[in-house]
Amino acid sequence: MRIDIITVLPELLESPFSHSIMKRARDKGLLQVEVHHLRQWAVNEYGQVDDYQYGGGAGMVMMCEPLANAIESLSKDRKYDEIIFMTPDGERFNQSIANQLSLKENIIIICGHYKGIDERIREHFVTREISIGDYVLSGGELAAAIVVDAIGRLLPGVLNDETSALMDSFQDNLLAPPVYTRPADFRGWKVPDILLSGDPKKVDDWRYEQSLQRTRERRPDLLDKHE
Ligand code: 6GU
Repeated sequence: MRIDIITVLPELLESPFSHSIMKRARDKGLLQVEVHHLRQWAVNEYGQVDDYQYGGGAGMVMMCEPLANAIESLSKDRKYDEIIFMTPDGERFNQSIANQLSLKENIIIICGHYKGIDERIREHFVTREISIGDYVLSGGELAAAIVVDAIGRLLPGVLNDETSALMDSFQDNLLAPPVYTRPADFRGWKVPDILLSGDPKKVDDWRYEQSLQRTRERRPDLLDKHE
């Protein structure tokens, strides 16, 4: 899978994909992330990519021309399945959207900045608009990093243990059960006996019960969606 990110702050996106699981995904060739500086499609020699908004009001708007040129230039080399705009007024991101996007071949992600982008880009190029939650960030870059991370770890072969993505919280609309590691007794705080029993069926049942209980207590809204 290939993800092209268009941004005015490429520096913000260097580290998130250069470590741990995202690094492994890229090293293995399972995920290609290319970060593009919008300035290379600036309208003049000053690197201008934004302008005052029509109708007045504070805040700059990202201009049509650089974004259209960026998208069209990238689209010459491959066909994109989705052109995503990161914006607080988009559809709220969740595991289901991550699953859908992980099945795509090529994606462009546009990071919004300033007041946002000219509406005509949204109308004529953008196929999907995503928010990561009900709060405002200073730009779409960190949100894009979250979306790419959530997608990347779902790609076949990225996680060591293929089943572990299936066991995640939210994958079946249940929160994950508690986990423990050695020692079995830390300061008198004991690991539940069942986990030491060596009986995989009992362990599975216990984990499922714990997941249900945890979801009931913390996220009862998820239980309606759990089949
Ligand atoms: Cl995608 N962008 C910005 N700027 N703020 C957000 C967001 C995105 N999602 C939640 N808040």
